[in-house]
This record gives sequence, structure tokens and C-alpha cells, in this order.
Amino acid sequence: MKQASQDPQHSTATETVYRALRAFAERLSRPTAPPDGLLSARVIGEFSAGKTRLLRELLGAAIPPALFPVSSLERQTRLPLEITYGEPPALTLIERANDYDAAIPVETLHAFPRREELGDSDPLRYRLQLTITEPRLFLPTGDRYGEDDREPKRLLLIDLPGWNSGEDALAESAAAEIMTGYHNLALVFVVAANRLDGQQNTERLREFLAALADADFVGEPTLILVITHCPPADQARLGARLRERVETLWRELDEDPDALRLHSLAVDFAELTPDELASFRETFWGHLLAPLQDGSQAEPQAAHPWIAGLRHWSGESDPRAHLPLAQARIEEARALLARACPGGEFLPGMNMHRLLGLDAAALRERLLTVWRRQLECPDAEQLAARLATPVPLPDDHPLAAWWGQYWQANLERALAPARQFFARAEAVLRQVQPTTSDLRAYLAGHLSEHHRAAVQALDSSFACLVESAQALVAETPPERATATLLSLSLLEARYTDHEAWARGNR
Ligand SMILES: Nc1nc2c(ncn2[C@@H]2O[C@H](COP(=O)(O)OP(=O)(O)O)[C@@H](O)[C@H]2O)c(=O)[nH]1
Ligand SMILES: [Mg+2]
Repeated sequence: MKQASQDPQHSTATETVYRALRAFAERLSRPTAPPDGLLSARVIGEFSAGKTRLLRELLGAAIPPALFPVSSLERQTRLPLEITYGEPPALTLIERANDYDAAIPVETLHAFPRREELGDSDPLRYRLQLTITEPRLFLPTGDRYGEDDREPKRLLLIDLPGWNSGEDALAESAAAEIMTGYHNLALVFVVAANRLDGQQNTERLREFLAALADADFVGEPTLILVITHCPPADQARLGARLRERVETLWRELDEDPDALRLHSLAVDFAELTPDELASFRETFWGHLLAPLQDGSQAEPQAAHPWIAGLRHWSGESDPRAHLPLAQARIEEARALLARACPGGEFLPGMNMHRLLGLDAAALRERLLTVWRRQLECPDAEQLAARLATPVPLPDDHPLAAWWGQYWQANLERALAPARQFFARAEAVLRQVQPTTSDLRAYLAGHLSEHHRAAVQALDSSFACLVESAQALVAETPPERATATLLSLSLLEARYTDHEAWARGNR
């Protein structure tokens, strides 16, 4: 075995399975972008409050530096910046007035545009769309909009132009129109600590809460308050003060205080240690995604991100659907081989004596007819079809490598000798001549060894695996079936390698 594993030309079964499992893991870790959902989380606040900075701090590692949204004291953000899941990361100018409109790509951008580069694109019609590979923007069980729709969707995180920038229609338009989305996960209100008491911010907060009360949410209306530029010493106090103010405004709107999920986070991004930033991120994402966790105990979002993907396999893409066919092929091959040689004889009851008087062609005809009747198979094509390796999984299936390199390769190894045996048997039967003296001995001499090899190929540890795997067909959930199948394949490969090693050492 040692030698085999050092020789790249001759990799062991275990190495093959490991490689296939790595390919599987890689594919699952990079889900292809699902369609846009209707679900959004909007980040709003005054110009320069720290909205863009917040998003950068949350997503930093996932954003390619060139596409980094500009966060500065200049009035940069004029168009809404929509951030969502996509591979590879890209920045695109899109036309999309409402979250429920399809995004029409206008231009691919290779760097975050300066304000003047965007010309006079109407912020009520155009957005910048930044797609990044942040798994939290990938909603494996959908956007919770339709009752039954559990198809994966992507979440839109939207950085809106701030108010107080003086001239923008968007920033200054009515709260209801821009501050809330069509279907909201949560709203994020960002305010700088030293602007907490600003008259305009309080006014905006009131308008904004009124809009929030009317908006559609996944669960309860959820508001996350983020106070930026906030020195640690003031964080608890200012956080509490803003909360109280929101609660008061909420009551003044005659809204039920218990119906608002309110979170407040006070932070100074410039002062965060890496650990503090990590913990800020966790807290923020926890608050933001909390509404998606509710009422979904059966399929927790916190579960392994692959699970939702695996649960999505259906029909032909569900590997379980292919297990019975593999077992059927193996059984069919065994049955055909048994019929080929009942009681250790290839054509029992047939001998040259019974073929007396036939010329070579008639003799051949007769033997093939008897042979096929014995096999219960009318012709060679059908025989080959019954022993064919089933079709592969589509190339884009995450299990395609494992399926092709392990499952199908082993199934082929199990079935090919049977196919070869039957092809050979046909050829051997066609060569029987009127002068052949002992049919039984002739057939045994030409076929016994191949028959034995074909039977043996079906008596493998892989064939055992296929048989036990049938128990997985009815097993739910599918991810468990897949996990079991993969573990079994690794065990089987190790066993096969050990066997080969033991044989070599005998
Ligand atoms: N020191 C410090 N600077 C911040 C903080 N939050 C934002 N900034 C800076 O304030 C400026 C305006 O922030 P930006 O995110 O562009 O504000 P926006 O207009 O709301 O998007 C930028 O230079 C940010 O880096 C913070 O918590 N502490
Ligand atoms: Mg900004």
C-alpha cells in the first residue's frame, strides 16, 4: 500500500474517495447564487452617520478592496447600495425601482464609482448592486414571503443615502417611500453619538417609526439601533437613552410596545480590537437574522449551511433515487450469470449429438437460440443494456465527482466482467463447428474462467455497500442518507485497500 500511495499513477481507493469528498465539500461551500428574494434589510440614517462603515465592518473580508464602498466625509453615497450574495464578487449598476422589480444590469463597474461618475442616475430607479460571497446573505430556505415557497433566495442588504446631504430626492423623500422595504427582515437605524439629540434626527426617527409600524416584516417589526462614534464610557448610557426615546415615540404612535423587537448597539469602530469586532459582528448578525430563526425549529438556520442545499435535491438530483437501480443491476448480473451456468454447465442438456446434421450456420443459430432462452434474454443488445452502468449525475451536481469516481467506477468494475463474459460467450458459441467433438468441454474450457471472474466481481465489498445502502432510500432527512453513503464509501475504500495490501503480502 505504501508503494501504491507514493505512486501518483496508482492512487488507492481511499485516496480516490478523499479526492471526491474534497470536490464535494468545495462544491457545497460555494453555492451558486439563488434568485433574488423579496426580503431586505435597510440601513438608514443621516449623512455621515456611519452606515457604509457599518456594512464594511460587517462584510469587510468578503468585499474585494477595489469594490469597497467609499466611506468618507464627502457625500459619496448617492445611489442606494444593494449588497447581496453572488459569486464571483461584482459591482453592477442596476435599474430596480422596487425590491420586487427584477434587477436590470446597466453597467459592470470595476471600482467603486465616485459620485460624479454616476452621472445623474435617478436614485429612485437605479441602485448599485454589490454581490459578495457572504453566506449570511444566502437564505437557504427562502425569504419567508410565500407560505410554501422554501426555495433558496438571496437577501438584500441596502445602504441608503443619508438625509442631510442637502440635495437628494431620495434622501429627503417621505420615510415610508424609501426607509422601509417591501418585505423587511429588520431595519437598521444608524446615528452618530454626538448627533443623537439632533432635531432632524429625532424628526426622522419619528417618521421612520411610523413607516416601520406600517411595514411588512418576516416576524415582529425589528429595529436595530447602531450608535457609532461612541466612546466605550458612554455606550451603555447612550444605548439606553436611544432605546427609551424609540419606545416613547412608538407609544405615541399608539403601537404596542411588545410588538417591536428593539436592539441597540453602541460602538466606536475606530477603537475596536479584532476580538471586539468579531463579537460585534456576531451580535449584529444574530439580531438581524433572528426573525428567520423563529418558528423554524424543524429546520434551524443555524444548522450546517450544507443541509439546506442537500434538502433541495429532488428527483434525479437526489442520489437516493439512484440507489435501487444500482442494486437492481447487480442482482440482474448475478441472476444472468447463475442462469448462464446452472449446475456448473453452460448449456446443460445440449451436446454435439443433438446437433448432428446441422451445418455450421444452423448449428450457430440453434446454440444461440438455446443460450438466449436459457438466459431469458432475447438478444445481445438487451443483455448489454441490463448490465449497463446507470447514467451519471449531472456535472453540476455537488456529488458528481464522488458519483463518477467512486460510485459509478465501482459499479462499472462490478458489472463489466459480466458484460465481458456474455460477449465472450456469444463469440464462443458462434465458433462451435460441426466438427467440435465435446461441446461441454469446449465451453468449459473457453468460459469457466471468465464466468468465475464475473461472479467474483459481483461478490465485492462495494456490492455489499450497495446492498446496505438500500436502507437509505426511505431514510429522511436526505442529508443523513448522503452522510451515511459517503462514510460507507470511505470505509469500503479503506477495506478494499487493506485487502489489496493483504493480498500483496501473502
Ligand atoms: N472614529 C469613528 N469613525 C467612524 C465611525 N463610524 C463611521 N466613521 C467614519 O465616519 C465617516 C462617515 O461614515 P460613512 O460610513 O461614510 O457614513 P454614511 O454617510 O452614513 O455612510 C467615515 O469616515 C467613517 O469611517 C466610528 O464608529 N468611529
Ligand atoms: Mg454611506
